[in-house]
This record gives sequence, structure tokens and C-alpha cells, in this order.
Amino acid sequence: MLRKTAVLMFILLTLAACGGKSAAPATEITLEETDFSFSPDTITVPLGKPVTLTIRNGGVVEHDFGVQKIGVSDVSMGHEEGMSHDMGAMDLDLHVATQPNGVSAITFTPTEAGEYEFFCSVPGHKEAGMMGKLTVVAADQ
Ligand SMILES: [Cu+2]
Repeated sequence: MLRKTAVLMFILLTLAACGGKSAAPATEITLEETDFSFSPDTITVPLGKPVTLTIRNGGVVEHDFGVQKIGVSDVSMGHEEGMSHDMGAMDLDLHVATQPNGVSAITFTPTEAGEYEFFCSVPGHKEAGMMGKLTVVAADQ
């Protein structure tokens, strides 16, 4: 119970610090996963700068964040222990899984401006609406 309260407090503080939703490019973004959506489902990051996504899974099943094709360099993923789902033949440029009530992080530097789809690659989740849009914009825009 205490832990849940602490997590909630942290989320509220984080939201307050970020000043809510914004279309401005950000290099540190927290994504909330639920069964079955991402919040926010639209994120904007600057071209050529390291971006860190912190992903919190508030759902009751495992979720992940994936982008199939995107120009990126310096990708590092902070996987949690106990990743269970099978990626099969899926080949994703960005991918990080998060256990229920868990937190994961992924850092990458976008190398091509554009709009990309991100989604949860657990079978059926994307179809259930678990997807969003990642926009990479030139840094000086
Ligand atoms: Cu999912």
C-alpha cells in the first residue's frame, strides 16, 4: 500500500514538473502503459539528441514499447529481469518490455526526422489500440 502511494506521488510530481502535455520536443519522456493504451500516445523528440523514455506499466499484464523501423543510434535499453514474452520473428529497431507495476527505460538518439508509429508488440495489444505516434523534429525547430 505504501509503495503504491509512493509511486503515485512520484507520478504526480513528475507530471507537475513537466507541466502536462506539450508538443514541444523533449529528451526525457515518461510513458504510462495500461491495458491497453499508452499515455501520452503522441510524443515529440528532437533530432540528433539522446532521448530517454521512462516507461511505467500500470496494467495487469506485461507490455512493451516498440518501433519497427526508425533511424537511431546509441540505443540502450534498461530491461527488467523476468521478461517473458516471445518476440518471435518480429524485428524492431526499438523495443523494451515492462512487467506489470514495473518501470523500464530506453535511451536512443534519433538520426532521421519523421513520424513513426510505436506500439506494444505483445500479440493482440496493438490491435486493441495500444499504439501511438513518435515524431522526430529538427532540433532548432
Ligand atoms: Cu501491451
